[in-house]
Amino acid sequence: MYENEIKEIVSKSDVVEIYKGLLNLTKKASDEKGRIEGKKKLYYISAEFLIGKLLSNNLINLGLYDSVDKALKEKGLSMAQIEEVENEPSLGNGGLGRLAACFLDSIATLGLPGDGIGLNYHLGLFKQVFDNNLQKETPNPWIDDKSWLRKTNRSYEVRFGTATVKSKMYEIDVTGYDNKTNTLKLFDIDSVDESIVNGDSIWFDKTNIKKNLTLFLYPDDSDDQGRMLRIYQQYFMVSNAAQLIIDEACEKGSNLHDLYDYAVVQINDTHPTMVIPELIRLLTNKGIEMDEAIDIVSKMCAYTNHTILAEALEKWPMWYMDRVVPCLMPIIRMLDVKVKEHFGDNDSLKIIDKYNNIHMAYIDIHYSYSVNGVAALHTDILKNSELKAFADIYPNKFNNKTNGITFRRWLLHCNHELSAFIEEKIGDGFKKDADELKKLENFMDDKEVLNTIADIKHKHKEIFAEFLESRQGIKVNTDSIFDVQVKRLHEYKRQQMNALYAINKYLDIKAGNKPARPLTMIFGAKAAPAYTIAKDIIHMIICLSKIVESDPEVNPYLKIVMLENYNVTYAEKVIPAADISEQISLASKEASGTSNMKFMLNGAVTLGTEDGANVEIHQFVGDDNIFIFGESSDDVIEHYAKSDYSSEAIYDADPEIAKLVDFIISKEMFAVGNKKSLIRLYMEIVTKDWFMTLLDTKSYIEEKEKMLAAYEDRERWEKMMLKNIANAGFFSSDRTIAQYNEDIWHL
Ligand code: 26V
Repeated sequence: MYENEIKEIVSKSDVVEIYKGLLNLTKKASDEKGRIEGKKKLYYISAEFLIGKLLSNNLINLGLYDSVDKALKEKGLSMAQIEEVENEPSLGNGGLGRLAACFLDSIATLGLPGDGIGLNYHLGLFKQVFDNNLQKETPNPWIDDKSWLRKTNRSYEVRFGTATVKSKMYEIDVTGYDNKTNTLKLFDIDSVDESIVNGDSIWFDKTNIKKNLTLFLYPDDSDDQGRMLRIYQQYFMVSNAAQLIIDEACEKGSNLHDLYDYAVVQINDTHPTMVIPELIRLLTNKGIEMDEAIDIVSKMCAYTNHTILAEALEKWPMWYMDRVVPCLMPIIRMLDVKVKEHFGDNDSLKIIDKYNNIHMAYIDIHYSYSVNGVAALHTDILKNSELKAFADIYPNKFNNKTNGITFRRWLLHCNHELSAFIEEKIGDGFKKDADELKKLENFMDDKEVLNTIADIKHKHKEIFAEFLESRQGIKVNTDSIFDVQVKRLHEYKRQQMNALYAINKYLDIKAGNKPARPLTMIFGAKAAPAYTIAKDIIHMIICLSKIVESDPEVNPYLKIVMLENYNVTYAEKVIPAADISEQISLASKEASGTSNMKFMLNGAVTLGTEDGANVEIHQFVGDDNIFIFGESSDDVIEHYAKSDYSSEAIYDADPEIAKLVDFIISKEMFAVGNKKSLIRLYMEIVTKDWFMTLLDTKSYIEEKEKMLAAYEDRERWEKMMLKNIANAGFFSSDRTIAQYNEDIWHL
C-alpha cells in the first residue's frame, strides 16, 4: 500500500519536506481507514493528553512503518532524523496525561467508538531549561504547519460570568493498530494571543480571558487569578464537550431522554467535573425536568480518581465559581441540597463545605455511576480510608482499573530491536494479545536469548548516549549501570532520597571504596513553577552532578545526569536503556505509576516500595525478580494517623543519615549551588519531611547495594530482565481498556 507515494516523498531533498509528505500521507491513510462508528460513544474528557510525537506511532498503527523505514534507509536516511522535525506537544504534566494518550490508542485499537476531549494549549505546559543550576520555565510552542491538528467547522458559544467566547474545534486522528480511527478533539478560541506572554517567561496577564484562555496548561495556581483561570479553562472544556455530546447524540436520533444510550463520559480526575452540572443545565434548558436530567446525567458519567493527596483534590471557593460560572451555581447548590436530603448533615459527604468550598470529587462521586481507582492498592485505600464514607453508601460504584500502557509506543516504537527479537522467538501474536509475552518464559535457560536481550539493552544505552550528547552535550559510559528515575518532581516520589543515595556513594568512593562497575544515575523531572521545594530538589541534584563531574577521584565510577525538559521523546530513549527502574514513592502515595510498567516491558528491574502498581508488578514477577524495600502502606497510613513520624528524631539518632543530609549544606555544595535553596531544602528534610524520606533511606541504600551486586551476576540479571518482559502483558492498556468497557462503558 502507498508504495509509490512513499518513494516519491522520500525522494525529496530535505528532511522537513519528507516529514511533511509523510504527515500528509498518514492523514490520508487514516482517512481511508474510516471512523469507528457505533450507536453509543465514549467521551474521554481530560485536561491533559500527553500524546508525544505521532509520526512513527501512526505509521506503525497504519502498517506503513516498515515500508517507510526501508525507503528511508535506501536513501541513507533514518526514521530518527525525520522524527527530529516533529515538535512534541506538551499537553500534559506526567502520568495522568500520558495515560489518557495510551488509552486513546487502545480504545481505537480495540475498535471502540471513543473520542478524547481536551484543550488546545498553544504553549503547552512549559519547557524546562536549566539556568545557573536552577529550573527556569519558558513557553513551549508546538503548533505550526507541521502539526497534526485539523481545523473543523464545529464551534460553540461558551458563557462565563464576565464574557462570552466562541470556540473552535480542532481534531487529531487517533489511529488504531490495524484498525479504524477515532479522534482527539481539542477546543480553542481564535482570540488567544501569544504576544501577551512576557519574553521567554511564562508570565502573562491572567485576567484577560479572551487572550489567555488556552495559552498554557495549568497556569500557575499560586494566586486567585491563576486559580480562576483554571476554572475558566475547565468550564470552557466541559461546556464544549457537553454541547458536542448532545449534538452528536441528536444527530444519531436521541430524544435526550435516552442520552445515556448514546454517550458515556469518563471524567479523568476532577478537572472535567463541571461537565455534570453543565449537562444537567443544558438538558433542563431543552425542557427536561430537573430530576430526570440529574438521573440521565448520573447514568452517563463515570469518574476516575488518580490521587489520594489531599492538596491535589480540587476544591474551589464558591465565590470563584459565582464569578466565573454563575450559570452553574444554582445547579451545584441543588446537587448539594439533594445530598443533604438523602444523607443528612454529614460533613464528610457534603459537596459544599462549611467554609463554602466546593469539593469537585464529591460531585463526581455522588452523581456518577462508577468511581474507579488506578491500581489495586490505590482502590483499596480509597475504599477503606480516603473515601470510606462514600464507599459505605455507594459500595457498588467503586471499582479498580489497574493502569496500563500502550505496547505500540512503549515496545514496538521505542524498542524495535527487542520487539523484532520477541517476534522471532514467539511470533507476532503478542502485538495484539500482550499475554502471549508469557511464552518468553520458555527461554529462561537459553543462553543465546539471554545474551541477545543484554545486547539489545547495550545497544539502547548507545542510542540514548548519542541522543543525550546531542541534546545536552553530556557523555555517559555505556558500560556503566543505568539507574533511572524519571517522573514529575514531587516530595512523595522521593527524588531527594535517591539524591541522598548519590551523596552516600560519593562519600563512599571518596573514602576509598571503589565500586565494581561505574554507575550512571539519571534523573528527569519537571517541578511545578510555584513548588519551591521541588525546585530546590532539582537544584540539589544538578549541584551534585557538578561536584561529581569535577572530581577525578569519583568521576570514573559515578555520574549524575539531570535530563533537561524530560518529555515523552526523552522517555522513549531512556526507558529502553535503563537497567534499574526507580519506583521509590512513600508507600500509599503513588496511585499507580506507569513508568514502572514501561521500564519492566523494556527489561529493566524495579527497585521500589510496595506502592501503586509496583505491588502488582511484584506479584507477577515474584520475590526474586524485583527489589522491594521500605515501610508498608499500612504502617505509613498509621504514622499519619498517629502523627508519630519525626525526621528530626531519625536525624539525631543516626549519624550515618545525618552525614548524608548535612552534605546538602556542605562547603562543596555551597561552592556550586545557591545557599538559600540548599539551606531551605536541608531544613525541610530535617524538620518536616512530610513524605518520610529519612524513614526509608537506610533500607533503600541497602537494597540498592544488593541490586548493584546482583547486576554482576550477569546470568541472574539477564534472567530477571526476561522474567520482567515476559510478565508485562497484564500492563497493556488494551487489557485496561477492555476492562473499562466490560465493567463501565458497555460500548
Ligand atoms: C497533582 C498536584 C497538583 C497540585 C499540587 C500537587 C499535586 C500533586 C499531585 C497531583 C497529581 C494529580 C493526579 C495525577 O496526575 N495522578 C497520577 O495519575 C497517574 C495515572 O493514573 C498515576 O499513574 C500516578 O500514580 C498518579 O500520581
